[in-house]
Amino acid sequence: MRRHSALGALLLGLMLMSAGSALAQSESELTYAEYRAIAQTAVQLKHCAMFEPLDGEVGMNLVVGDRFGKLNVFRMLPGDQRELVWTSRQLVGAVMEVLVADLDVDSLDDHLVCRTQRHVYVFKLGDFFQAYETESGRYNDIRAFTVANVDNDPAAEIIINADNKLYYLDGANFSDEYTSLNDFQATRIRCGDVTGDGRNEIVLDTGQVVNASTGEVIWGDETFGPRLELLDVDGDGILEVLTEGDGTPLKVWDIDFRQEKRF
Ligand SMILES: [Ca+2]
Ligand SMILES: [Ca+2]
Ligand SMILES: [Ca+2]
Ligand SMILES: [Ca+2]
Repeated sequence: MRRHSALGALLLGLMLMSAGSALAQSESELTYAEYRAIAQTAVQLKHCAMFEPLDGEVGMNLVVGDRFGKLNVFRMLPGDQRELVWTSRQLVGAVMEVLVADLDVDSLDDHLVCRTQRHVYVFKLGDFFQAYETESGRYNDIRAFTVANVDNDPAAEIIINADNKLYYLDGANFSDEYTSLNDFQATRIRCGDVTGDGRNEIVLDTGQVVNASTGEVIWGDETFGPRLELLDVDGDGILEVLTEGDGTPLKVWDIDFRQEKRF
């Protein structure tokens, strides 16, 4: 009897240990190497994006926009475990770019925004409800887009370069708010305050810096590289424009001084 209870205690102990280790495994976080691999893909590829699970669950969500016209969201879990969280319905055209966006500007991402050649689609992050789809015939050729707040209403706008014009789409009710008079043919758009006046400019890879409120081109003397980002590198409180291309060195531009920066 005593031997049996000793064996039982041992078995119970082993079961608890294995349950404990399974629990520890399922609750463990992504390793830094795992996280970096996901982030590298999401950041480098226009067709991919990532967002944290909304309820603080383990892992990271990776959005993959495919050329067959679907968005696929995978939960990337520790130890190479993956779950397909959601696949969109068939969209019109190959997915060209995916963004995770904070449309209500509360510093928390809330929507997936993607574009095909002729359509922009918006899906809510929580339940993937489709919040918006461009009506047919609105655009013929969408080349670039981004999300930023460029006017006085509190929601962010979706800024679209299509058919050689810039368009603003309201991020709350998705109404058309603006069409540019000037022509633009960008393949990358970024938006931020690069002049330090507290108002956002739109920066295009083709080199134009545009006052987002008026549509006026405030600087266009240089052509930027096909990849560009805005970041305050020197800590002066004003965003610099960082540009590069394949085979060309990085250039950092101080738009407020209209010149290339040397550190
Ligand atoms: Ca938000
Ligand atoms: Ca706005
Ligand atoms: Ca500005
Ligand atoms: Ca700066």
